[in-house]
Amino acid sequence: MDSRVEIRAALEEARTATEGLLEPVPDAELGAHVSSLQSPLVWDLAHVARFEELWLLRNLHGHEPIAGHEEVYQAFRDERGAQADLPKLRPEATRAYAADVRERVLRELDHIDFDAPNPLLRKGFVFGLVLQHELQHQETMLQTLALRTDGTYPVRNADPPDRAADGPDQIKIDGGSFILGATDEPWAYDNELVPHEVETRPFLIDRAPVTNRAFAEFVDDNGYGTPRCWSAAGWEWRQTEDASAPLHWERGNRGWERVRFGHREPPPPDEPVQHVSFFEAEAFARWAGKRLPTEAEWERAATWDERRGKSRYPWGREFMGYEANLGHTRFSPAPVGSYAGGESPTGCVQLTGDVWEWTSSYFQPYPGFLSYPYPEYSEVFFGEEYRVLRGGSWATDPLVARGSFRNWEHPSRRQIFAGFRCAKDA
Ligand code: AVJ
Ligand code: FE
Repeated sequence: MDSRVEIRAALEEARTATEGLLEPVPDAELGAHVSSLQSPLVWDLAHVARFEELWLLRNLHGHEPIAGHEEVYQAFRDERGAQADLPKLRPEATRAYAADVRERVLRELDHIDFDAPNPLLRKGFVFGLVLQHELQHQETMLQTLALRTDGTYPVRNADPPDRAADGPDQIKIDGGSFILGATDEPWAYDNELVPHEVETRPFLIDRAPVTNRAFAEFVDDNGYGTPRCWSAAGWEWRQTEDASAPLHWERGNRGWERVRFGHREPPPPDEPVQHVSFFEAEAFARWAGKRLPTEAEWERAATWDERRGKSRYPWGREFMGYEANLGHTRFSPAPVGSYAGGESPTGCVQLTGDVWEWTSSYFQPYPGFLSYPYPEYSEVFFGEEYRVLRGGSWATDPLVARGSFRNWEHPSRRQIFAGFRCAKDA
């Protein structure tokens, strides 16, 4: 994306999609605190516009801040915790602000010298940054929308395409070294760099994410009541939370039901389970005599071909639309085995799309990490507080869901579209 035409088109397409997500929600509800874990929807829009103003007007062109928004739309504070003290954001004013920023950005775009010695402009980096940020917040908004309970949100439900061929339950990945991290990715975040050689021992990995059917067996086998399945921290979480099934699951008259976007239905047995915490994923794995993969194992399985080396996605470098459940054309994971053409070189399916996959890894910097272009995206979150998730969900844009992308969350969080697959030493 280093031509003006492409940049303009990508920014406009993203904004149309953002507005499309908010369109079915009445203005009066855009400021609602749906959950303590989520920002009001109108805040996401304000924040996306604020981020765009900061990078594409102020930092890139030295513009003065647009008056009246500097306190309200803090880009860098703990985004969700900071909302209680925000003045009421008015949807109409927020939309006008976002449109104003965008108009100024497009005006500047016509005059940018992409060959200027500014690292922000290299291969369009700063535009990729702003674009990705908006796309990531679309997923955040979908998390909020999924938590709304009134059942009026029009859920999109694109049918999955051709099924992949069946395969074994687990796939063996040989030991050896490979390249972990982003190679040849112009908008990689700082946390995906520097690419470096990592050795993994031989391991087995589930061919597909764990399904609702499999997870229900764990629940019905009293997995939530069996301390030895849980880590100490996990058991404490399970006690405090009084968790007994994935978030949104309820016992109905004829078995489990789940409620999402305000719609109630039995969890489709063949769909990957979602809305489980890291602790639940870990407990299931122990119950099954397995473990979670490390992020290095995950990335090796997803992006490494012994003969050809690294690829962006499990199936290659481009996303044509049929290989994975990405980009919220379908507001749920798709049945396991749904995407012929999306298999990894070793035969795993749905490594990308459907559900984020919890890994056993803490969110830590790679060797040689350099914070760029701002420490509040990654650096402040490094440590043992967060676990890494990989692969992207049905709500993740294909531009974001590259194989080197690292997501992270508190191990207790369940409102995100997260599931998992298991691994095992070979
Ligand atoms: C990468 C999903 C953990 O939402 O906290 C959005 C993405 N960072 N705006 C988050 C992000 C700044 C981030 N995660
Ligand atoms: Fe943000």
